Amino acid sequence: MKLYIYDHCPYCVKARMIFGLKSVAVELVSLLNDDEATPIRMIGQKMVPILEKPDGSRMPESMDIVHYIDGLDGDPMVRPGGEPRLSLWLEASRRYVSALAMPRWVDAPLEEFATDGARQYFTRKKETVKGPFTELRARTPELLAEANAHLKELAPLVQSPHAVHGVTTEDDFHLFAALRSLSIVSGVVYPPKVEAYRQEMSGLSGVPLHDAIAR
Ligand SMILES: N[C@@H](CCC(=O)N[C@@H](CS)C(=O)NCC(=O)O)C(=O)O
Repeated sequence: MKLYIYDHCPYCVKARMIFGLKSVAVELVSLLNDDEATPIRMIGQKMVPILEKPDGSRMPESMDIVHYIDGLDGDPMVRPGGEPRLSLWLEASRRYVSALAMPRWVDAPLEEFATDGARQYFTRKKETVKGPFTELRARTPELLAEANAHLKELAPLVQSPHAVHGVTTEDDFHLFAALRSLSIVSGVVYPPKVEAYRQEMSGLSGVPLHDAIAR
């Protein structure tokens, strides 16, 4: 099977995770961020992740892909998520995660940003929603302080390094995707329980963190 992705994309992270967690082989294909034609040809819109099954059919939507791959062996492991305290934490994390990550992703050696055109496409598109990346960068001290304080509130919610609620739920996909987005940001301080979770989940899912290229 092939999974079409952008490396930075948190929805793609969710889809990638299940292949590692269930030891299912997958070929990752990174699209250039300004390649509109390929995803539109495959699913009718410019969006990833896209799963291409062995019969050539395509499936969009990260959590649909998670449940499809999880069910292939007849023994699904992913339980429903939506635990209220974690949902609130995730909702609040949206205040800073993409504002910190977006100007850094586009500057990092990621395959989807291999060309000037791809970097310009992403910058133009996201700046219309988030404001100029120069302004987001200038807000780094304030956003980092918010992130670091908020991560302290996450620590008591993490029950185990291998599953936020002790058993694998949809919440693990949402949480690890958010933490993986944050891993491109240098200066983030992870409380020990959160750091253990990040590392364990990265290993189990086979999705590398961006710590080594953080900026
Ligand atoms: N509901 C979709 C959302 C996927 C999504 O929004 N993907 C983003 C990348 S993170 C995308 O392809 N956006 C179009 C673009 O970047 O031009 C899912 O869960 O898979």
